[in-house]
Order: sequence, then structure tokens, then C-alpha cells
Amino acid sequence: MQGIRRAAGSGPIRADRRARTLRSVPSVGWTIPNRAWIRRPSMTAAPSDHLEPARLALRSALVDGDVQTAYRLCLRLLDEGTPFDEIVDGVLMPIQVDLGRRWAAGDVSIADEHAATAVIEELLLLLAGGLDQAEGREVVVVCPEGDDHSLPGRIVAMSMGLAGLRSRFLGSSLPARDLADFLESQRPFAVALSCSVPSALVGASRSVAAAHALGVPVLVGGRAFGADPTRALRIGADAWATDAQSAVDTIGRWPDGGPTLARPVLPIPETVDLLASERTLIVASALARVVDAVPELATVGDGIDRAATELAALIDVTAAAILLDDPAVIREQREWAVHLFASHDLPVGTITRAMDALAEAADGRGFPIAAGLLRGAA
Ligand code: B12
Repeated sequence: MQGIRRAAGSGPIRADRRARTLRSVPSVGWTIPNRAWIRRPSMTAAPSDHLEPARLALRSALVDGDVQTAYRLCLRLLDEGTPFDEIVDGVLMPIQVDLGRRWAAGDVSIADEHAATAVIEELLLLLAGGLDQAEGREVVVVCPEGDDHSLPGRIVAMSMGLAGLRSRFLGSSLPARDLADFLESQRPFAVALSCSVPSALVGASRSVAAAHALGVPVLVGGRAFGADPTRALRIGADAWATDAQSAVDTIGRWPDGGPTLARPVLPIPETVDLLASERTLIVASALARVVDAVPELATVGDGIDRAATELAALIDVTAAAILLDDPAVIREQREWAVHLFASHDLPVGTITRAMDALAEAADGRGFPIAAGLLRGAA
């Protein structure tokens, strides 16, 4: 049976199996979305192009949780000759990013955002069902512990499958020891690690170490690594790639026995491990100080919960900053938190207080380097 597969070279995806599937499902038009916020201009700078009608129709279906219509819309796009990668980059990604921004701006609820993400994941699974199993090298795609962004990893796994690798997606936030168990029993050719948030970079580093201990090479990608290979090299990854195709090319160039494994430029410092084990105590102590300093937090919605979440993320990026010797990751996190608090009408001064309080708590528990980094980034 033929599958939905990229033809040799970079041509469009063949449609043999797709055509059969299409005959069995009623076709759909580009329906007009009916939700008020969907009608408002997109917050994402997606250009208005030939895919705009598809984006609007798909977004409407996704927000309504109508995965069958979303699936048919994608099949129609594929049938019209739109390659899978273009559907991802030009339709699904802008929708997802726009939803995320609307959530951050307080425009849609977290439940709406989660529901739409779940439907996109379901949609990808349905589309993946149309793929033949490739016969290339087996690659395990996974997110490190602490990273809940499963969608980028799933998309990368699917694109790798289209490009001829046998990819398996293990999901989000997988602790390094569980990854090690899986690798030990399955012995794939390589791991492709997807990391979207800097707070999970320490987890990423542990995953690299776990794979290396079993002789499995690791290629990394995702937003948390930034725009160049510096962070990837610092955590000891064997390669860094920005997209699935270049990852496939890199893995394809590795010899059959795998590349010589990279050594971490910086091994995980002891203080990073200790900080992780004291995280809960440090966050609890800092939260008490923040609530004292900003009493109005207790009066606005889920203010205290949000403050606790941001404190935990700040301590995780502080550990990442020590590991990477790169304080910029703390500043990035602070900017994000300030934006989030401002758009949810929460007291913005909380974030500076939170960083001071974390610095004091870290000092109190014997982490002067972490305290210094937090003060420097406040
Ligand atoms: C959807 C989303 C979520 C969803 C995730 C749902 C899911 N199941 O995946 C939820 C609501 C859970 C979420 C939570 C959070 N999120 Co969020 N999220 C996003 C959002 C809007 C979209 C992510 C996405 O799916 N993008 C689409 C994919 C396809 O694009 P991509 O990520 O760029 O991936 C591409 C490439 O990077 C590359 N790639 C990715 N991985 C790999 C791996 C390999 C091997 C290779 C080769 C390539 C590769 O290929 C992909 C396809 O082209 C982004 C903003 C954005 N603009 O992307 C924020 C974003 C990633 N989130 C962010 C943050 C801060 C958070 C939270 C901390 C918020 C909070 N305070 O609760 C939490 C963290 C939770 C956690 N511990 O992980 C920040 C991260 C910035 C930072 N410096 O920390 C972002 C960038 C938003 C922002 N503008 O600040 N988030």
C-alpha cells in the first residue's frame, strides 16, 4: 500500500493513499468561522496568503474540538498539493502560536488553549495514520523532564517520518532515568530531544548524559536552545538542528556505528543538583516573602498560584544559567513573567519581589551563586 510520503527530492507529498481516504469521507469547504475572537485579526504576524482561508476554517474547527472536520480540511490541502511541512508551518503553527499569545494576553482561557492543542495533536495522529512505516534509522523523539510542550516534538517526529526515518515520539517531560530504561531496551540509532523552555535545559542535559551512558547519540532542537548551537554544545549534545529536515540530514551523515559521542563542555555542577533537590523549600520560603510584600496577590484570582509557578520556573532557569554559564536565560524568563502578569492584571511588581525573595531564600540555604545571578537579572 502506498503511503503519504515525500517523493524523492523535495517534491510534494504523493497522494495515493490520501485519495482513497478522501473517497471515504465527505469533502468540506473552507467554512466561515463563527467565534468572535477568531474573526478578530490574528495576533500572529502570519502573512495573509493563499493559506489564509484554510487557517480560518481550521482554527474554527480546532476551537470547536471538531477533529474530523479539521482532518478533512488537511486532507483537502494535501490533495490540492500542499506539502505536509507547509501545512504545519503555514497553517497549524500560526494557529497554535496565535492561541498561545491570546492565552498569554488573557483573551482565551487556558482550557480553550489546551482543548485546541489536544485537537491539533489528535489531528496529527490521524494524519500520521496515513504514513507507511519508513525503513530508515530509528530515532526516538522526546521532550526532557520539565518541558510540557509536546506539540513541537510530535511535529518533528512526524516530519522525520515523512523524510524517511523510523521515528517514535515518547511525549513530553520524560525524566532522564525513564528515557534510559527505554533506550536500554529499544536501542534506537539516535535520540532527538525537543526543548521549548529554558527551565527544562537542566533536564535536557540529564537526558543527553543518560543517552550517552548507553552509547546513544543525541541531536537537539527547539526554542530553548536559541538561535545558534552554543547551548546545545554546552549541554553535551552531539548535534543541534533548527528543523526536522536538517536533523534528518545530520543523522543521515552519521556512520552506521554512530558518531563519536560529544563530551559535555561543562559537566553538570554539583550546585545545580543541590539546587534541584532544595527547589521546593526555596520556592516555599520565597513565596511566603512575596505574599507578605505584595498582599494584593491574595485578592486577585489565581494570583498566588501564578506567583508560585513563576517562582518555580525562575529557580529552574537559574539552575540552567549556572549550567550554561549564561545569565540571559534568567532575563528571558523575567521578561516573560512580567508580560504574563501585566496581561492578566496581576501586580507586575511581584516579579521583581519574587526575584529578590528567591535570592534571599537561595542565600539562606547556601546558594550564593544562584542568589547573585538572580539579583543581577532582577
Ligand atoms: C502552545 C504553547 C504552550 C502549551 C503547550 C501545549 C503542548 N502540548 O505542546 C502550554 C499551555 C502547555 C504551554 C505552557 C508553557 N509555556 Co508555552 N508556548 C506555547 C506556544 C504558544 C506554541 C508552542 C508550539 O507548539 N509552537 C509550534 C511549534 C511547531 O513551533 P516550535 O516550538 O518553534 O518548534 C519548531 C522548531 O523550534 C523546531 N523544533 C522543535 N523541537 C525540535 C526538536 C528537534 C530535534 C529539531 C531538529 C527541531 C525542533 O521544529 C518545530 C517545527 O518547525 C509557544 C510560543 C511560540 N511562539 O511558539 C509558547 C512558549 C514556548 N511557552 C512559553 C512559556 C514561558 C510557557 C510556560 C512557562 C508558561 C507558564 N508560565 O505556565 C509554560 C511552561 C510549561 C512547561 N513546564 O513546559 C514561552 C517560552 C519562552 C521562555 N523563554 O521561556 C513561549 C515561547 C511563549 C513566549 N512567547 O514567551 N505553552
